[in-house]
Amino acid sequence: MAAASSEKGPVELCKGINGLDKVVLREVRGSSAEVYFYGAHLTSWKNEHGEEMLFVSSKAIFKPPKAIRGGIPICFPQFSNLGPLEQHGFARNRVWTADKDPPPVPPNSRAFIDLILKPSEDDLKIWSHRFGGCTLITFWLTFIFSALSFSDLVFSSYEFRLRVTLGPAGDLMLTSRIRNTNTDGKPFTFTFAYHTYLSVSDICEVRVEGLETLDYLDNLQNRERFTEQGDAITFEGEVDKIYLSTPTKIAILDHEKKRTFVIRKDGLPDAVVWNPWDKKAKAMADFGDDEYKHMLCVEAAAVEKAITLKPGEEWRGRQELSVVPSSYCSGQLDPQKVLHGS
Ligand code: TA6
Repeated sequence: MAAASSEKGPVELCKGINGLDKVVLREVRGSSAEVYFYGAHLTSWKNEHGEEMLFVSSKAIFKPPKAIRGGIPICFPQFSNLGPLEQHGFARNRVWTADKDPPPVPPNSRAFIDLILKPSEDDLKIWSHRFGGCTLITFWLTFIFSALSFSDLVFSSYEFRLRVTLGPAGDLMLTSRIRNTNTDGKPFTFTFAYHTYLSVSDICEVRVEGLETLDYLDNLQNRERFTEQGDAITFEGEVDKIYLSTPTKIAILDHEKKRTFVIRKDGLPDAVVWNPWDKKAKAMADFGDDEYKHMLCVEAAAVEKAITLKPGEEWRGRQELSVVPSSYCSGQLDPQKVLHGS
């Protein structure tokens, strides 16, 4: 952590909703971000004009054990229900702590926080592996074999370090470092996502560039594999897709707000795109009936090929979010420039 004080410096520790501890990061030009220790959950990211970039539901429940609906939940050690654990794993509903032994800090960094999660006794009991598989199939096989022979379980011990940095230009960087700290020589396997809820003016006016022509698994069709056809992705109904081996840059163009989000990612080959649309929105207790119109999840992820770490090995996965003004509706924006420019 850079510096903690009760004044409004670059890093302020304070109480959030329901008395939960949070950190507010501030940059001199006026941008800010908020991170709850509960879930290491980003709940706000504002630009220098104080405009919110992330969507958080008005019905979000800031109370453990429910994960906060919106912002950026962290899905670890399992994305979705693709494995033996609870949906999206347990990192999003554990209380993280400040990391007292963080990785080196780059010069001139001011607004950042280092958090750490280590497994509790209970986590060690529920996350167990006999094999260090590398695909979803082996992930499930691991579960089945483990369930057949509990006496042979090998528990997975890890250190998960997350650094959240707000850059001088208001860019938001999340860097995860996950290390296998097993002392029994065994590898472990996990899947991962930064489940990023972006705030958009009107989902019908949004397009996503960078995923066209790619293969995806469609969650709405038993995760069958398809190839995206045509141009950029637009939205007219429920979408829940895992795009595979995507480029490292994805652009989300919001015509009405005349702004473009750019996601840059590293170590995270896949990208999940989700909007629940009206029926699923109504079925979620912590989500407003019409709120699907104002959000879109685009998530840097590692889903198709689970990551395997041997003892002592560390994995690093990074997502960087930035916003650029756009005037796409007047035909001036060249999305290729956004995607391929620096
Ligand atoms: O990332 C998309 C997804 O996996 C969807 O299938 C949808 O269920 C969503 O996440 C929300 O999951 P949650 O457990 O937060 O309700």
